[in-house]
Amino acid sequence: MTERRYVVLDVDVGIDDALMMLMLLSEPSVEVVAVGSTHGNCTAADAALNALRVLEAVGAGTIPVALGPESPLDPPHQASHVHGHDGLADLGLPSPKGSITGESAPEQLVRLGTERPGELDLIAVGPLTNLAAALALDPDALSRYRSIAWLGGVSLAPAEALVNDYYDANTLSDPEAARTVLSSDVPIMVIPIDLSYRAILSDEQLDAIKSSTTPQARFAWKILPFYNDFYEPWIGRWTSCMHDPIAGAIAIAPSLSTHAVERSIVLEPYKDRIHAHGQPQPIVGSPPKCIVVDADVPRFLDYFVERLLGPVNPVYGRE
Ligand SMILES: [Ca+2]
Repeated sequence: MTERRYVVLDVDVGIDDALMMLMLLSEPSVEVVAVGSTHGNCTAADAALNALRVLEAVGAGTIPVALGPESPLDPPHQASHVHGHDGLADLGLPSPKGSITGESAPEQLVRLGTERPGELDLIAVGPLTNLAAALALDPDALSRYRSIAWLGGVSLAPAEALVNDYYDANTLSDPEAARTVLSSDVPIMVIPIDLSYRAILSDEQLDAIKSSTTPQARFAWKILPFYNDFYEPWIGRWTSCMHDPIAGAIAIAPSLSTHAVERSIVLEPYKDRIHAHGQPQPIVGSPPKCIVVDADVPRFLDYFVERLLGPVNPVYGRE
């Protein structure tokens, strides 16, 4: 991962969002330029506070955080049982020192793309609300990004082929936004949940994080137990899936992808909910997206832990 990347994050922070941020903030080839918050795992307001908390925990509190709109759904799609009501395991973490910028997250997306066309990589690991809103403000807004990666969707229908009962939460939290973005001609690399559900930390990797004294590992170990408790019945041991981190890692290191396909992605009913499914045949009106259907998951997991145990990128001025 030596290619220099300037990254904009769109996050519903969220335990795995926080873990992805800690990983990326420790990657020497990546500079996080700005963060936009979105609803999903928690409210957009809490996600913004949590983003500030994560940044400040590693001395990166100068990175701007913009607030996105709240859920368009009434009631919102809830994930408090996965991430806690506040998004970060209900630990009662102190308020951040910094504050949000005042610009909205969709406005920030439009402005940054306009200021630095072709330079920025956008990593979106929440509902697509901000991206859809940016397209509404400016139909070319997302096309100015060098690349866009999104964690969400399921690689291929019929979803009944999946062994487990997945929730495509980033689609469920704002289906209309997902439909807007996925039916647009914006090139997007999709890291589907049937891949991210396979990114499971080993006992040894959990122990390595637990025993590390880096600021990233210490923050990670505050929030991981809540997430592990949620996933334990599903996985069968006390650990969790690194959804957002594997998406962020593939976004900055596409060589982690070992098999990608071009497929239209369409929202369709699945059991009692809706999923964004890749389609076996091209669908008129849904330009195909690049879907990563397989990746070097062991290499990703090693990389993730290595970053949590390594130094924070010195580009961020400690405050
Ligand atoms: Ca997320």
